Amino acid sequence: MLPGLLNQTGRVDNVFFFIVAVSVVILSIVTFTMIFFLIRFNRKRNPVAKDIEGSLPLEIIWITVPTILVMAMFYYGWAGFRIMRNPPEDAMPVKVSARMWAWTFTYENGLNSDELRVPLGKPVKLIITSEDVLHSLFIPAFRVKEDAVPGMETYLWFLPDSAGEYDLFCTEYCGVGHHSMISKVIVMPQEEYAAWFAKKETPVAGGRDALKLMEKKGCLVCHTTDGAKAVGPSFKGIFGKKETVITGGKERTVVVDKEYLRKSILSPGEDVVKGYPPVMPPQEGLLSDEEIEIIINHIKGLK
Ligand SMILES: [Cu+2]
Repeated sequence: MLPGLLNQTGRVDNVFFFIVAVSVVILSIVTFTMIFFLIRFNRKRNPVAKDIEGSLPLEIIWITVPTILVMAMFYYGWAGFRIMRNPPEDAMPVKVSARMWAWTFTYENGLNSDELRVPLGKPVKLIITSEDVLHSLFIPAFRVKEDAVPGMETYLWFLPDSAGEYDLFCTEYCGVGHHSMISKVIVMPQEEYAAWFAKKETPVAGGRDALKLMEKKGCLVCHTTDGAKAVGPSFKGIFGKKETVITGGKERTVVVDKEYLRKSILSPGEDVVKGYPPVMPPQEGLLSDEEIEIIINHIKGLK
């Protein structure tokens, strides 16, 4: 735990409840006064209109009280915001990369994963960027949210103070696959985390199950396995097929083999299948050789 600091969740909730409470009190006063005036100054009771002069004490009250309340809201919001923008020095850095439509988390030792794993009770600083369009990272359980902007690094930090799994997702509409940018924050006891971190080797996503792997890596957002046309060509029956591709603006024909698939995964912009938009981000560094092998073998079998 951080000495002297209430955790982020508690701080954000306190400001939120303070604002809600003040709003409820003001709403009640306004509503009550409105109803009271309706009855008290009803035309039946007051057939002749009266000219009511202003009241200095009342005016002083309705200027000072709301000013104090609004300044208090500002103060609590600002004090919390300052802490949110200043990560503790010992915060564990994790690089986050957003792309259409998946997240990649890279740890200090080069390990990467598509779920965010963090040790319990240690502050975490996420350094966020995007490889393509604007995304936004949101972890509701820890009350943090920050935009992912291409060509720029943004950050947020939080203190994972209870073990478990929490939702993490993209909260900025980023295209047809936006819904699949949902992942998890896994808060692990420190020893368990240390053991996972020490492995250094990124385990194959989905435990060698090709479909799970392709789902985790976001492939299936744009490619189907049943022959249906989507953002990209379907995987079904593609292996061994002759395809017309656009290479450097010129059309040519290629036979889809292992080499072509590998190249299309690592640098998809080079030979784009005719009739499809050149939108796939390069997967260089995001998939291991073993994972590429598993995917290609699976595609091969989709006759
Ligand atoms: Cu997104």
